[in-house]
Amino acid sequence: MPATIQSIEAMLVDIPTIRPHQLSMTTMAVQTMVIVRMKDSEGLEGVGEATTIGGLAYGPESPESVKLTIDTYFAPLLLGQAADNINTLRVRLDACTRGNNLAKSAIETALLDLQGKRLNRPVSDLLGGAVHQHLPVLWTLASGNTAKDIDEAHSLIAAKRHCDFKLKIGSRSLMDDVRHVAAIKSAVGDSASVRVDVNQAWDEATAARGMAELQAAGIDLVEQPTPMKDLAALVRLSEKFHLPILADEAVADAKDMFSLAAAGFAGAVALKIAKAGGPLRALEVARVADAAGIGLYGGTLLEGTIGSVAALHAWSTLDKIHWGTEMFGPLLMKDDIVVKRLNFHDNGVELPTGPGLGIEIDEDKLTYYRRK
Ligand code: MUC
Ligand code: MG
Repeated sequence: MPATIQSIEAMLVDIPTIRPHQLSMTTMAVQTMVIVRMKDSEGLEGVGEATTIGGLAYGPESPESVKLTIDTYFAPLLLGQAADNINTLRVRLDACTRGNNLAKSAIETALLDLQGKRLNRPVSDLLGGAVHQHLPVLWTLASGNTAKDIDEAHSLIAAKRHCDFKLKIGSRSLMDDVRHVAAIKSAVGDSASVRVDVNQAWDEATAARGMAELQAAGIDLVEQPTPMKDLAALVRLSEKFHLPILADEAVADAKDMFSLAAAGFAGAVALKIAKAGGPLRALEVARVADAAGIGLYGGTLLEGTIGSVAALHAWSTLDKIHWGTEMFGPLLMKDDIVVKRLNFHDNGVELPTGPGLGIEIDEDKLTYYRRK
């Protein structure tokens, strides 16, 4: 008799950020994670996380809606089901519910953690095996102030914590943003790769002017310059400039990746377990991108340690992650809810070892930060 799913609990956990994090659509001072704890009939527990940025500022699921979706719609479909066949449970959820990929990602992560603990294998083994134990991680400079961002970059380069940086732009005028980016690039020089994320803030004409300026300033990558549904604009811009484009909001799942590649896009894609609906599905996006010659990047929705580790297990199985990863979410938060924090060093992070995700919840911290 396989173990069955006995309980699923989804809780909101609020942790302040170390400094304001300014994006084109919101400024974050706190990060809200939805943490899922799933227990089976043998007493094992799997954990998962669904996290987004700024409530509803980033996408159509908020932390509060993710909790409601899991409590009201997913839990009744999963309770009492065999816990050991993730594909069967996925099909069951998809037959009765549409979308809600963030919530699905937390569930898939908890099932993988549970399965890994049952089999005494790390999640990366369940995904075919890790090719990398240490993955590169960039940092986002987004204090909203050029001088502060330059100081932050210099101290992180000196500590060898990060050598690649992403700048969040799009909330100011184009030329203000260009001056901000060019000042940071010239301060860090060739010792760092500097990329920008516009989070859909530009129309195509502004993007064309912006890309020309950013190319001249020595920027390496421009992320989601135009609105997510405007695939034709991304394709045209990718044809016009050598400066590569990273598709983020435009690509959630494998079908989105196929559509963009089939439309003629060349560049790279930000894989995110939250957008895709879990680590397994994010790897499906990677396969399509790879087949189309599109570069891979391990992306984040600024998850805490649980979500970041779930993603790291997935990215660790990829042969080439052309643009590295941005799994720095835990470092943006003032505190953590796990016993042992991730080990960031040498411009990257260690993949945790141990069964499942390889993390343990700190119960006191969870009680403290859990929304009452
Ligand atoms: C995004 O749009 O890429 C990733 C890093 C960061 O600072 O924000 C996220 C979201
Ligand atoms: Mg992005």
